[in-house]
Amino acid sequence: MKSTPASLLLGLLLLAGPVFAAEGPSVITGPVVLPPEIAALPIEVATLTAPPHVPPPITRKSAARVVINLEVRETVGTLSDGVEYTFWTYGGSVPGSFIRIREGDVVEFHLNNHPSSKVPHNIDLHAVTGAGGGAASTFTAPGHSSQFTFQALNPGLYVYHCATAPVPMHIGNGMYGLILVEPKNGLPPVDREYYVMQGEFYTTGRFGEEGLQSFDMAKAIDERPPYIVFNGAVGALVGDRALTAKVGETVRIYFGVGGPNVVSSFHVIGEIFDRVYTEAGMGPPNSHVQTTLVPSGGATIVEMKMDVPGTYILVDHSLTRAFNKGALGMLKVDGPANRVIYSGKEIDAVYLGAQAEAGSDSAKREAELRGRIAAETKANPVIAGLTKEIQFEKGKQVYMGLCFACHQADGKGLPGAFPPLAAADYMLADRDRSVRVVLKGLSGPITVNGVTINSVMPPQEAVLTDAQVADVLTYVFNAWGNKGDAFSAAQVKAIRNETR
Ligand code: HEC
Ligand SMILES: [Cu+2]
Repeated sequence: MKSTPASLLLGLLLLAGPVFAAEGPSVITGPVVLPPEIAALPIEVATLTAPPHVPPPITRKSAARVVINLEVRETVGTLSDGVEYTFWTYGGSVPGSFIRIREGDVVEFHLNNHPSSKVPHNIDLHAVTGAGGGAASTFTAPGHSSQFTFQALNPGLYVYHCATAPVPMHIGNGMYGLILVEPKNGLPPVDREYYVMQGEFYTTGRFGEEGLQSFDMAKAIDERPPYIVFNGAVGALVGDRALTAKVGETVRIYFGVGGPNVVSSFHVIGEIFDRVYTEAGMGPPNSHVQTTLVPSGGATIVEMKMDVPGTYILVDHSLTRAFNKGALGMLKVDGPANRVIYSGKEIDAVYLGAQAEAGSDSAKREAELRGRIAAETKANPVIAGLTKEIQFEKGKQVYMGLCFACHQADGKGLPGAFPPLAAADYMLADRDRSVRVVLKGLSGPITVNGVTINSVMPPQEAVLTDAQVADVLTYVFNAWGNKGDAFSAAQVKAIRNETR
């Protein structure tokens, strides 16, 4: 990712075309001539914050002309311990800078693409009324700056994201954030506000694989992300980076999902949301909510009064995402306990006393005995023989359904076309090679019983399971007068996983 070849850059530029074709070429119109009453509004430069922080509430009682300067930077950062990633960011963080404006504001938006960027970017703000949400007007090459103006007609909490092709890749590299358009009368005051976004990362390596990872388009298309995280990294909100609050305070979280694909079942373990602005809409909030569903490219606002101290865990309640892919954060609440609301562990008593212990002892003993049966069975020649016979019969079924067409039912093959398997010195000489032949196929000249054949055997690895390969080889190594041990599925598996 560090050195994007020029051809890739060109490809991206070409791909970017169709996104804007719908709107025609982006004509540069020059600054808009504002009507006098808007031109007269006070001008202010918006304060932007990096997550998990939120700019202070807006105290103005009327509209303003707000100038927003947002810089795009492509920077290498930490995705997890030892795992690096080239993030594409708005303002240097994932999610991008939090933007806070007021309903009715007229925004002069500047998108600045840092000269060190490798590709062009733009921005689609869901708070914008107008085609593309600003995307066509902000398509910006590295080292350039674009400007456009919009009026915030609708209050609410909105996602913004890059819409440059390939869009899922730009979003998948971290190009998303939130813009809050406060309603004219503001939101009710709270004690603390935080900014959290969920997004997934499609790395070439598996979860935890160290080193600089790059974006894997195939995994993105299949929607199989190794990482699903809060605020751009595993552990971005844990330990000394956890969110904090005090007992008695009300906490508001502006929560969004950048995606590009995966939705979130947002939940805080140990709390009930007192209020949820469902889908971040500004209608009356819902109350007493345990888990709220947040769509990709959507947001929510949750509020909770912290009644008792403790560490509350933020999760996507699709829980393997939280415990195996990173979608987990913490809110640490300090203050006096209230043991009526939550007592803590009151008593640790032995349940059912000695009887229960005897029960668990006997379960252990049972497992031990079952283990011994398995070991004895394996060692017992009669049982081993029967097992091999079963494999032989199962293998014969595979053979007669698949291999016989070429190697013939009697295993003698067809002279000049298909080699024999009956009494075949080539096959019998190397058991591992035979596994390889069946899994990966074989081509080129080979000599079987003194006769050279030069043909192609198709690979069967996509067709047969490890057990089926073990069975069919057990069959061919013991049919037609051949003599050999049984093959095991484990042996086949090991060879299947060989790197070629
Ligand atoms: C489409 C025809 C075809 C099918 C089906 C096929 N083979 Fe083969 N097989 C061949 C050919 C042709 C060769 C020789 C390839 C060469 O010369 O490079 C071969 C080679 C082999 C060999 C190594 C040569 C030898 O005689 O020892 C083994 C073992 C073998 N096949 C086993 C199997 C088994 C087991 C199956 C079924 C799972 C199977 N083959 C299915 C065509 C086939
Ligand atoms: Cu972009």
